[in-house]
Amino acid sequence: MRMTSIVIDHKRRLDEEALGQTAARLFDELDKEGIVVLPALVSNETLANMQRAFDTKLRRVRWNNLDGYQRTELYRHMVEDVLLLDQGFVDVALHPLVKLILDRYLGPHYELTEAKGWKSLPTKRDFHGWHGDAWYDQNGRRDIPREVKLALYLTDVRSGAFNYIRGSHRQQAPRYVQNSEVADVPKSQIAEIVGKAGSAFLFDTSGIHRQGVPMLEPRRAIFYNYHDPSVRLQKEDIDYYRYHPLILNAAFLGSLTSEDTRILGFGNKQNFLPAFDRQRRTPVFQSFADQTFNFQLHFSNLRERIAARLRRILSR
Ligand SMILES: O=C(O)CCC(=O)C(=O)O
Repeated sequence: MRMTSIVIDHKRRLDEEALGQTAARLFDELDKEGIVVLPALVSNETLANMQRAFDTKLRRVRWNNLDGYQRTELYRHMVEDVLLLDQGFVDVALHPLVKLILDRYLGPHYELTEAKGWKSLPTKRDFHGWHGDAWYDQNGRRDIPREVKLALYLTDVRSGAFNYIRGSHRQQAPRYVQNSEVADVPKSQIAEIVGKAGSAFLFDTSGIHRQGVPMLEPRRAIFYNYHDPSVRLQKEDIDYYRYHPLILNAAFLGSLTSEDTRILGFGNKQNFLPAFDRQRRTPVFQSFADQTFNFQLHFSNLRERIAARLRRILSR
């Protein structure tokens, strides 16, 4: 019995050592290049569950009591709050290898501040061009606070892959970048992350990146965003309530460590906006849809009452 537990302890130590060495190697690459491809984070079975849950959200636009995707632009269907969908989404966000790398790259105060995904539709349009992710209030700020995204493909990606200019991170405050500004960047410096479903990578979001063009087939991917939540956000993200505290599913939170609860932002109200009401973009259309639906409810109610009255008359 004692012999068995010594063997298990020894194996655990070796596993931890190997994980630590892998994390150190991947951290070095992230630090140098701004992007690093990770080894597989999920089993085929977990991936299949995640794909199925994500696909279900893509069946229709979210409306009334039907959950679904959100649509604010032409070429993407957005699935917000993926941590609600399946255990796999939570486990990926808190994967030991990811945490070891982020601990070193972001320091001890980072949290997962967003977990969403999208289906990109086929197009030849360069609608999501080169940029660094603007997220913090840049007024009066010289330094570039660190932010890392973890991406995971849910479909095989052969076109429209994520593109990243290696070594472009931490050079300038994040902003949109014109194609002409990167025209001289040699192709060899651009990482184009094609890969099978399940491929995962980390990138520093201050580096110049984009969704590749053309996108020849639909692509499904999720993006987790990690940064220090005490950094002041840019106004447009506050107005949109973009980095709201995570919305979680109690069913998937059964085996968290205290570090995990910190990363998920348990009890942190810093970026909670009480009674938040998002500005409506299409108020006229929305009120037309509300009234049409209201009319339909009244109409079916009237039909039921007439049918009941007729049944009563005919049964006399
Ligand atoms: O969808 C992509 O490949 C690009 C993602 C991106 O630009 C971002 O997450 O900031």
